[in-house]
Amino acid sequence: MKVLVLGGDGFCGWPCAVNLADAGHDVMIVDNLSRRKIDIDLGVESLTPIATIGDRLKAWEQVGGKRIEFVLLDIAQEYDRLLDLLRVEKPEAVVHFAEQRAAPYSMKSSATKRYTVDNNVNGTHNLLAAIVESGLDIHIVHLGTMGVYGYGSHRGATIPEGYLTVEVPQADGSRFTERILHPTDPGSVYHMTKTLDQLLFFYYNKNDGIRITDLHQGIVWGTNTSLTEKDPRLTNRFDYDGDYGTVLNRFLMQAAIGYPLTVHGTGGQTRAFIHIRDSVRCVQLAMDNPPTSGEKVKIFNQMTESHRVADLAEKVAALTGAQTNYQANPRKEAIENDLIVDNRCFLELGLQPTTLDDGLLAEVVDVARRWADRCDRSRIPCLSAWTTRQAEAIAARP
Ligand code: NAD
Ligand code: USQ
Repeated sequence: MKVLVLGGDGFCGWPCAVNLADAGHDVMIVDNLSRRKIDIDLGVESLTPIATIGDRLKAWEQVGGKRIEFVLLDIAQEYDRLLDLLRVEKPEAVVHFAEQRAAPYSMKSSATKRYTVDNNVNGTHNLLAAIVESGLDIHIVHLGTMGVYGYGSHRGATIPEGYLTVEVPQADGSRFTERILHPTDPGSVYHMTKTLDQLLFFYYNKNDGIRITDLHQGIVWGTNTSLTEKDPRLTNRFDYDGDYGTVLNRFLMQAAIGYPLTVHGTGGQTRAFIHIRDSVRCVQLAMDNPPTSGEKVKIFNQMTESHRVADLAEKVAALTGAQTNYQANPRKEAIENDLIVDNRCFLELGLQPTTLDDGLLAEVVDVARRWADRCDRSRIPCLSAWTTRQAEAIAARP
């Protein structure tokens, strides 16, 4: 199958692209390399040394992988080129990773807020409009986020896979039931763009019958898959800095260099997690099980386990002897929240989750300790404040 992987040079996209090529698909990565440029702008680097996209592709061919093509293209700004590409390549599926994905980066300034909205919403909309204009029947597999549901109190309710069945009371006392998109409750400008994506998908699916699978993914941890381990030039990126590093990978790296684990607030925030290997597998399962013609947007909760941030810190500390530093939270978020998630769709399709207990130690030893000397400690603190109130609290940190 011909597959375009938009954002295929990124953390989730790169291992996904090689996995799809390994499975025999004709893969073309489309990326504007904006993530690498943001690293340069921020003055940070992936903890793991990552090869250029050219060297990655060469290495993949040299280890015997099926050739992957690459096109440098900004999906948010270059609509005509995107449309031409679809017309020429006629892909059967497009996997869409190409968005600005860091919540703290999206909250740094009005410039990064505007960039995140322009990039993410335009990119997704351009893809949808181009598919309609091309007249092709293309299945979109989009990487969304668990954060669309929000991290307020769900009052103990299980979060369904995208849709909620509600009862609507009528004035005459009767009721009807309806299956609606689960209400959204974004916690950052980044997460808000994902809720807007959801509406775009709803509309284009209803109006134009575009077949879409939206993967509501949790926080991805880990670094490599068995394929990206085949050659050092295939190594995946590992973000640890205060803007792009995500909580569990940050804790693993902090433990490896003897930096007290940076728990925000009380650490009562519960979040959903998935290992990069499982993320890659889920995308393949979604591609292999597309919606049928006329089917509503398929929504899968792409996560395997939920944990409180404080419990994660405790787990990492028990494994490594790390200290924990509870610090003023730069984010405006609930002090604690419940999170019970229905993730049966992928389990029923055969996903066998990698658990934290299976993988944490290997990640500390193989990646975080191995590359510890590449870490710039000054880039560890999270300094992007959601409001001036949080900025003042950070400034008052001891
Ligand atoms: P990433 O920043 O590493 O990768 C995104 C890639 O998209 C980069 O290579 C970037 O250059 C490219 N890109 C961005 N805007 C583009 C544009 N306009 N045109 C072309 N290319 C563009 O991020 P990631 O961690 O790989 O995340 C990929 C997707 O998965 C994102 O949509 C993100 O929201 C989602 N997601 C990620 C996580 C996570 O923990 N990393 C969790 C849930 C969901
Ligand atoms: N946190 C800490 N200490 C840190 C870093 C984070 O306590 O050093 C806390 C945050 O305050 C937050 C939680 O950990 O409560 C998660 O933060 P995160 O940066 O790991 O994850 P988040 O901002 O939610 O974003 C990440 C990805 C994003 C994806 C999302 C999935 O960057 O692309 O959409 O995870 S989800 O969280 O399910 O919405």
